[in-house]
Formats: sequence, structure tokens, C-alpha cells
Amino acid sequence: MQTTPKGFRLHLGIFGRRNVGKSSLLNALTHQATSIVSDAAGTTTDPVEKPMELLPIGPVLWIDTAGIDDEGALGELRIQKTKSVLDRTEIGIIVSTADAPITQFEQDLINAFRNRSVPIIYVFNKIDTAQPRQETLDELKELKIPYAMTDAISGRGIIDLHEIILKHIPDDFLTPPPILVDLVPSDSMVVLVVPVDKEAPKGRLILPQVQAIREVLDAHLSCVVVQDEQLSDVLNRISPPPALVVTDSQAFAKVSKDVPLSIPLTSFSILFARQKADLGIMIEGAKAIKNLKIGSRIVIAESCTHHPIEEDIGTIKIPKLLRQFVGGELEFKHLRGHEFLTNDLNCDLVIHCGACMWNRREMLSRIMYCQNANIPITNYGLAIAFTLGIFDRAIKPIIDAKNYNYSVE
Ligand SMILES: Nc1nc2c(ncn2[C@@H]2O[C@H](COP(=O)(O)OP(=O)(O)OP(=O)(O)O)[C@@H](O)[C@H]2O)c(=O)[nH]1
Ligand code: SF4
Ligand SMILES: [Mg+2]
Repeated sequence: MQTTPKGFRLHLGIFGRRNVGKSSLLNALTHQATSIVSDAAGTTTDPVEKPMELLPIGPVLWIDTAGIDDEGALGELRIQKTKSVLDRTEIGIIVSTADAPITQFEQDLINAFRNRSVPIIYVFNKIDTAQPRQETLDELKELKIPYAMTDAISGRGIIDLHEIILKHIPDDFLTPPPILVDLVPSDSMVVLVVPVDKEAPKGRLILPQVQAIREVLDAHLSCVVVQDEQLSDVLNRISPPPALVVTDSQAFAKVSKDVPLSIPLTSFSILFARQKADLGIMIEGAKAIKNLKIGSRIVIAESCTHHPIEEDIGTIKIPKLLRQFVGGELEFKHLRGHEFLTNDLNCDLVIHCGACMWNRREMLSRIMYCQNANIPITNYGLAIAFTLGIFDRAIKPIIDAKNYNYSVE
């Protein structure tokens, strides 16, 4: 249970002013002393994550945040960390003390979630000490925000809160967009090209490859998994030809030569732009590569902080392809992990990894930041396909299925 990757867990973020009982609420919800509680305001400084199984929906990730109504240098850092949790939250739980009004602080949280189409649940905590004001309840009714009343110490109201949470699970968590099975006929076979080079993890496959195989099996389709060296030989032996070939983007150049034009071809990374992000926007982002000039600024963002598998795709291969494409030097900035420089995205293009370890919400938040700043964003696979001149071919299987436009809500 604990090994379910975070990206598959429903992210439930707990937000609110300092000392309102956020950590106590997390402990009551998880029935464990997960987060440190004290009567000193500002006890939680870094986000506290707790993976758990929440019946009947399955794996979730609770995230307790630092109260962000404080000020000063340390406060700034906390604010950034809490905001980065907000970007990946799929249900926003806003906690306040029972008799407190909705101030600008809570309203800002409400607005941030609303801008992301993230369901909100309001929690009046410490109801053992006071009752919510009628005007606050009326305000929430007006805003159509459900609420629970809790005493996090005795556990009163926690079951009600669970029930409200269950009623507000986002649809795309319950029914995530498919990876590839909707792109091929129901009785078909697909070929997955998985190079096993020195960057591949020892003794295992990476998450997108495993997920694709699992989805094929769940749909009762079949697939052949090959390395790029064996691809030509395997294609010669398969009859009728496969309905689709999916390759690791790093092998795109060779694979696109080996796969006859009559066989649809795409990459894992492009499929994940659809599943984990918004393919329509990422396609437009890739097209912005043609506007790059010598000296253009490019942000290359990777979700993982340490990433031996694709390390040189972001730092070496993509920069090299782009330099060749524009015929000169470019300025690169590399970002890793959750911290996305929301107010320092001073660049002409963002190229993101496939974000396979993350939930879709976080990528949609990043897309939102880029759109607000008027900066095109694309991903590794699309950028590679574009610079290699095989872009139209690589996106065609998805365009043809007319099922690609998962837009940012
Ligand atoms: N009476 C009462 N006290 C509570 C309740 N929930 C939390 N407390 C107390 O309120 C104080 C703050 O609780 P925390 O859970 O640390 O609050 P927090 O919101 O996480 O605070 P920060 O991490 O500082 O932002 C502690 O002394 C708790 O014991 C409640 O429902 N009723
Ligand atoms: S860096 Fe991105 S694509 Fe690579 S494993 Fe991490 S989340 Fe997946
Ligand atoms: Mg706390």
C-alpha cells in the first residue's frame, strides 16, 4: 500500500492560518500522530505528507501545510512551500477556528482553488470552544462551498468530514484519461520500444512503460516490448502490423526510420502529455520552437530532484538538439522538483519532463503559470519530435483519434 507512487494518490491539502488545528486535524483524519501539534503558532514549518488508504477510494496523500499568515524571511520560504503544495492539491481543505470570519486570507485560498477548478471543503475546527457565525455559514452557502465542523482533539465531526471528502473526489481521479488504449482498435496489438541502455534503472522498467503495459493488459489488448535494435526484425515478423508503435523519446530518431510510415508511431512522453498535462497546449508549445533564436532563454524543468535515468536528456540531449535547430547558442536554466519559479519564469519556452511521478493537477498548475505569463510550455517528447522533424507523425495517432484536447479547466 505504501509503495503506490505519489502520482497515483489523491492529494488532499490542508491549509489555513497558524494554530487553527491543521496538524491536529491531520492526526485525527489519519488516526496517528503524523504531524507535530503545539499551542505555539507556526509549529509546522515544512509540508508534512502522509500516504494512506482512504476507503473506498483507495490511496491518498494527506498534506499538512505551514500556516501562511506569518511574515518575515522565514515566512516567505514557508509561503513558497505552502503555495507549491497548493499547486498539487486535488481537494483543498481550508481550516479555520469555529467562530472566525472568512477573511481575505481564506478568500485568497478559495480563489486559488477556484482558479484551478479544485474542489474546496471548509472546516470549522475547535467547535468544542465556539460555534460558526451564521453570516459565515451564509457566505459559504452563497459560494457553494461545503463545510464540516470538527473538534480535532476528541474526533467529533471527523466522520462527517470524511463523507464530504468522498462526495467531492474529482472525476479525473476516479476516471483518469487513458494512456493509449483509446487510440487503437479493441483487438489490436501495440509495440513498445524500451531501450535498455546505461541510463535504464537496473532490473526494472520505468513508470510510464509499466503503466502502458498494465493499461494494455487491463484492456485485453496485447503488446510486444522490444529494444530499438530488435524493432525492425520484430516488425518484419508481425502480421498484420501493429496498430501503434510507442517509443522512448530518446530512440525517436532511429525508431522513426525503422517503422514504416504506414504504421502509427508516437512516444511515451507524448502520450503522457495527454495523460498528465494538456496535449493541446503542449503541442502549441512545441511549435514555439520554430520561433527560437540564438540567445533565446529556455527553462528545462524536471519533476524529480535526482534523476539518474534521464539526466542527460534534460541537460545534454535536448539542449544539443535545440542548439542544432537554431544554429547557435541558447541560454538554459534547469529547474528540478516542486519549486517552480512562478514569478521568475523569464524565458521564451518551458520544456518539461513527462511528470510521470506527479499527479496531473501539478502539471495543470504549471501550465496555468506559463499561460498567465504568456510563455509556451511543451514536454521532452514533443520537443524532441519537433527538432527531429517528425512532429506531425508523432502526434498523428492522437490527433486522428480526436481525443486529445484535455484542456485546462
Ligand atoms: N480545543 C481545541 N483545541 C484544538 C483543536 N484542534 C487543535 N487544537 C489545539 O490548537 C493548538 C494548535 O494546533 P495545531 O494542530 O498545532 O495547529 P496548526 O494549525 O497545525 O498550527 P501551525 O502548524 O502552527 O500552523 C494546539 O494546542 C491544539 O491542541 C480543537 O478542535 N479543539
Ligand atoms: S524526471 Fe519527470 S519524466 Fe523523469 S522519472 Fe521524474 S517525473 Fe518521470
Ligand atoms: Mg501545524
